[in-house]
Amino acid sequence: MLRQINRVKRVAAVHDLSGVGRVSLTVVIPVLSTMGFQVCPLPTAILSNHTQYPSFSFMDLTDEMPRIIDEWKKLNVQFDSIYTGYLGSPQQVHIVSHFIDRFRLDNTLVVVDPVLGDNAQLYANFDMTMVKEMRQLIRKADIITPNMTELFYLLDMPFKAQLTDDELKKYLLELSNQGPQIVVVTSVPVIENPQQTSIYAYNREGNKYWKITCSYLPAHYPGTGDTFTSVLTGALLQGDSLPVAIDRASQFILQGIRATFGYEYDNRDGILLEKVLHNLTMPVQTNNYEMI
Ligand code: PXL
Repeated sequence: MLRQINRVKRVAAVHDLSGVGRVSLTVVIPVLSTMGFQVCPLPTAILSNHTQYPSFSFMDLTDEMPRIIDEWKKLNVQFDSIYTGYLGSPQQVHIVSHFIDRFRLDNTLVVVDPVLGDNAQLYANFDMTMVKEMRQLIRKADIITPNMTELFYLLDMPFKAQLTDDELKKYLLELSNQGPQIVVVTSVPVIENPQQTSIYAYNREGNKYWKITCSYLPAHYPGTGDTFTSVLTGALLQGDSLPVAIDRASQFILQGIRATFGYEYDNRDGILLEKVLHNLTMPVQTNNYEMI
């Protein structure tokens, strides 16, 4: 009994390992470890650096993943959360989908960050095959966290930067109807104030829509989506409500950007996570969320 209550929760993290550039596992592991969880990586690919640099090496781990999963089954390891992000090939969707079926327990939180692209474009390496597969994977999730670019690829609609609350609510509901109980859309521009950005969320349980608006610093850093979803996952596993978890994640991103912005710095290296990680052990001081 005590063993169940005291144990450290375990997260299976299905992402790539990129050596340089602070994305995916090099973000997911420190964030979730700091928040008190054991991260078990199921790596999808090994890269020299992320794909927003002009060149990179890439080792696809599609063939290795089923071997890792089979060994985990032999060990009878159990996960409190399965959290997927950047996949190395479209074929991996089938492997990951099967992995979820085999390891999902009644209380396992399945988080799918449908990593496909940013700034209205797909990431290098990805084409429509990956998009079509990702549309299948989100059906298995409890929570998905697309950015605006990914939202439109998942919906199979042309990208549109300016959206009203009603349009966003319609899109959130449309994606939730495909399976995920919770849909969170990040990096939504605020039409009337370019100094701000919003996050929209829908929770089918309770049928509520949430909006969190925060300041926006005019700089793009790769990996902020991974950081956001990692903090969100950790906060939910710690027992936070959805709007408080989103608040924590967005405030942490802003702290990270503020810690980085003042330096003369190559943005492709990502936010200086190491300078703000310790903030994750502190409670949030203010809440910005509203119900819409
Ligand atoms: O953060 C998304 C991401 C993850 N993994 C790799 C990437 C990117 C974005 O560029 O290239 C390899």
